[in-house]
Amino acid sequence: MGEKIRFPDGSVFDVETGEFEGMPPAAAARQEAARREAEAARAEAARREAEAEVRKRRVIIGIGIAAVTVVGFVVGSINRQNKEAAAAEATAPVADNSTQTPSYAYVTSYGLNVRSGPSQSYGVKTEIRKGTQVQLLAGPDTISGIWRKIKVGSDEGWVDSTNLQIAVVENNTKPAMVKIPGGTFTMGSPAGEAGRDSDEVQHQVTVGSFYMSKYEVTAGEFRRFVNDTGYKTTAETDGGGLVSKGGKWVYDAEYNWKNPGFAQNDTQPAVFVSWYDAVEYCNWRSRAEGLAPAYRIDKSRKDPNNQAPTEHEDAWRNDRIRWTVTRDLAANGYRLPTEAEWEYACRAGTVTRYWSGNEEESLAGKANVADQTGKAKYSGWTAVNIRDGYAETAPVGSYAPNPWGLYDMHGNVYEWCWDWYGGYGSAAQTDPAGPSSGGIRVVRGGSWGDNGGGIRSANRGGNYPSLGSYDAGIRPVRMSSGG
Ligand SMILES: [Ca+2]
Ligand SMILES: [Ca+2]
Ligand SMILES: [Ca+2]
Repeated sequence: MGEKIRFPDGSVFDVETGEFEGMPPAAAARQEAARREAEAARAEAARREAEAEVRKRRVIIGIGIAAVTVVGFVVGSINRQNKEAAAAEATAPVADNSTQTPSYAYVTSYGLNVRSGPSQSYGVKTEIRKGTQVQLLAGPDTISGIWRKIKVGSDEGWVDSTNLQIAVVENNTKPAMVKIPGGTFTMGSPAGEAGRDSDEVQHQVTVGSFYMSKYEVTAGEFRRFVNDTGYKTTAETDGGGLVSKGGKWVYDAEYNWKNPGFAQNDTQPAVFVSWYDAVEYCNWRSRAEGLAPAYRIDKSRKDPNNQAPTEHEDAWRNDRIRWTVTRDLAANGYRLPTEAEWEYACRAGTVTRYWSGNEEESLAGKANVADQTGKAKYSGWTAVNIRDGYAETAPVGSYAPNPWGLYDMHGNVYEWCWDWYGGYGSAAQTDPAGPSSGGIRVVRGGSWGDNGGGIRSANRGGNYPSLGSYDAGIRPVRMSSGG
């Protein structure tokens, strides 16, 4: 009743009427400014990408007759605080860790010969397929020049690397997970909280233990998924990313995760990912790490529980994709957090507006939000009176983590949750997963373009599942500790 959802882009959806209220001028101005910036940014990004490509192609290790090719590595979190530093970064030598022994790699070819190695007591039992992540422990051994000790999941063994091709993607390609102990907390916000919306009714929620990604999924991690599968995001198949043109919100084929309209490198969070892209990413990563995929994705059947329009006069309010996605609750693979899990993890035991306190200024050094850096670039912004150094996305983990070790829970990119958006009531619940149907999926945490109420721990946002925007991202969770 009278419930309104404030979207990360600033628009407001009235749950009762099912209608959107007008786009606030600040959001429209932000989009227009971002579009103007895009031209310059694109040229610069292309130039830097070309440079980076040269560095990435370096062959670093030969094992037997197989080549180990560096296809990319993290060059360290580049804490870029201003435009001057950005310019310097573009020309400065990039840290080269290709001479270090890589600790993780992905198998990129089939036909791996797995046998007992020099030590007959070893033997990799796990089936090694393309895309499997292996940890490189030792070797090649000095006698054969071929045998290499690897670890797959919890299994260690020596492998004949004659037919093995390994792509070393970075020194630690397995994105860190944090164990979140189960517990009971008060979900929602107290009546007096500044910027509160009426859909944040406080109630007791109990969630079980789970593991959550320490960081938002980076553009570099998302690229591995795309490179490995050939996956095309819905922004690439379904008309483009959402941008504002002439005061109207339209899909523009120019924009997607590869071209968000502003410069960003592989350490910054992937954006322009739709909810569908997010569940596909989760399933890919599960398979890559030998875990059971958490989602059954049926693209041939339109989801009858999806109530989003298909032919709204504003294209961005449509969802023509409507894949039927169901959860396999027994699977140990990666999935999106439920809205309750997300808020529980964000709060980390706190009861304040933000995990950092009640004042926006408490986010200084702890979050990338619509700050004075952004305001200097995008006139018309309402900005928090802090300076986080980034007008758009910041490299993940640039600021202090919350008490449970999670980075960027407030701001940077907002994060897709599993739940359909709906009122969650006032009764106590255990492991709620939202309504069984709906038109939009919940997003949480706000983004680099949000301030005040939009980035609070309790704030509930939502988007049509097919809609990827310049500040939509992913933070997977899973139930087990995995490999
Ligand atoms: Ca910022
Ligand atoms: Ca975030
Ligand atoms: Ca809200």
